[in-house]
Amino acid sequence: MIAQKNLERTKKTLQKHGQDHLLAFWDQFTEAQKLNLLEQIESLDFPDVERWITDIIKNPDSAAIRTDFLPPLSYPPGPENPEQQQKYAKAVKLGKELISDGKVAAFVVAGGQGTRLGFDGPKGDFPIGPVSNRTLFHIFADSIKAVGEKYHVICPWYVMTSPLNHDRTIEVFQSNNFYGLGPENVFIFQQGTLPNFDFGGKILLADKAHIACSPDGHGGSLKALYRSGALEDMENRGVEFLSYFQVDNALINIFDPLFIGLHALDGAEMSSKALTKSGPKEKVGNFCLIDGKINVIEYSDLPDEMGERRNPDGSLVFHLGSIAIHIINRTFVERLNDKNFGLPLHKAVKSIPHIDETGIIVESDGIKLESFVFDALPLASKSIILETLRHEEFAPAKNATGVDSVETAKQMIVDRAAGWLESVGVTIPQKPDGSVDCLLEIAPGFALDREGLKEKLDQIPTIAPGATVYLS
Ligand code: UD2
Repeated sequence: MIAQKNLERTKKTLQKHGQDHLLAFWDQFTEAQKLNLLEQIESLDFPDVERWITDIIKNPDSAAIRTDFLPPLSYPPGPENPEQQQKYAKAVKLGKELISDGKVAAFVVAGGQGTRLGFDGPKGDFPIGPVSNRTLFHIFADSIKAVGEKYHVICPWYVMTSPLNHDRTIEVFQSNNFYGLGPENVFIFQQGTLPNFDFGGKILLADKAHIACSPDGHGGSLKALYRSGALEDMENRGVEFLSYFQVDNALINIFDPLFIGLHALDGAEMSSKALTKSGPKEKVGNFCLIDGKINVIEYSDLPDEMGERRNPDGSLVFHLGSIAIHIINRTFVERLNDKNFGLPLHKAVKSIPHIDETGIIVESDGIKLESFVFDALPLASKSIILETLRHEEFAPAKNATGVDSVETAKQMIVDRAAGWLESVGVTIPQKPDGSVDCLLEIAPGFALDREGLKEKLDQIPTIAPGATVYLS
């Protein structure tokens, strides 16, 4: 039985904050539905909600950013002078030690909806291997396993889902026997959600008894790691660094000794990989220095004038694009949570199914709120950027066709394999236009990098024009 007192209190709160429509269908509910809706309402922090409405939802300038920022310094993909050569060698050595000592874990954020891909399932279950047809999750797992075998260590894998895909993701891992990693080494946990709003700041109802909610953005991962017990699990295992990546990057190099080593040598708390943007409008975040701190400004928030600004040699001033690859210290995430931190929320106008005041389901534009993990960068005591090469590490499968699509990601897997093979002396057939004339894929268990390929030269067949080859 719902205590009348509780109901009265909730009604008063809702009235005070202009959200009393949430109880509009109260009289039609069963006791269980009533209890459930009250729980949903009580879980909202109304002072926060008020702040979001005033500062973000009703504020047309909420995305306005300062423009007094500078381009940050970064490490180039390879050493450019003897001093850097020494530092890179030291970093690689340290990175390898940290991996072998079990101090590094993989962390993929996979809570997004993947609407653009048009795939009805967790994005990680999308088949991307151009020859193996293996899924993104499978390829990541193969890498994690191969690194474990190479360094004689168990590398745990933290996988963040959302209520949109959590159960399906668990099913996918279970039905694939956790890709041979052992269920005890894969920690799957859910991120939080935030309510959806109309443009006037009213919280939307998904149906008569449920508030419309959506995942709280990948920035929610920093709280979810704590809430879920993942941080504690890391501590128990002696893990100190999380290698953070997105579920759609088919070329991710999860355990990169150079990146891990430079981050650790410099005593950084959260670091990033970057690449030179293909142009001012590429849909990646932009690295900037604000008050001496590294920040990422999302492409949609960067004023055109800043995005287009060029150096005398014609290159972009803000040329470093964020590809959502980070090393994050466990203790940094712990520290943030101890201080009950909050990352800024960004608003996105999206089509949201909800019910109208008569109880009928409609779909119209509304506001979703999200936090971004890169907004934690300025909170780190130290942060470094390592530039990387697009063809080596960034092949996002976001769309079904066109730019950043399944097609381009598959081709990039083939091209990277061809590049590695050529670099160790294997002849790759080419079409008259110079493109690769075969279908190639290298399983992480066969080789994780060029170095690894050198040890397998005797197992590599001659590759004929038009051939299909899976080196596994
Ligand atoms: C992201 C970055 C962009 C660039 C690009 C590279 C943002 C805002 N932008 O753009 O700067 O680095 O990636 O590919 O991040 N996710 C969750 N929970 C959520 C929302 C997203 O886990 O609530 C995951 C999602 O599953 C995916 C990743 O975060 O792995 C990125 O999400 P996205 O595809 O919406 O990001 P995108 O392409 O706008």
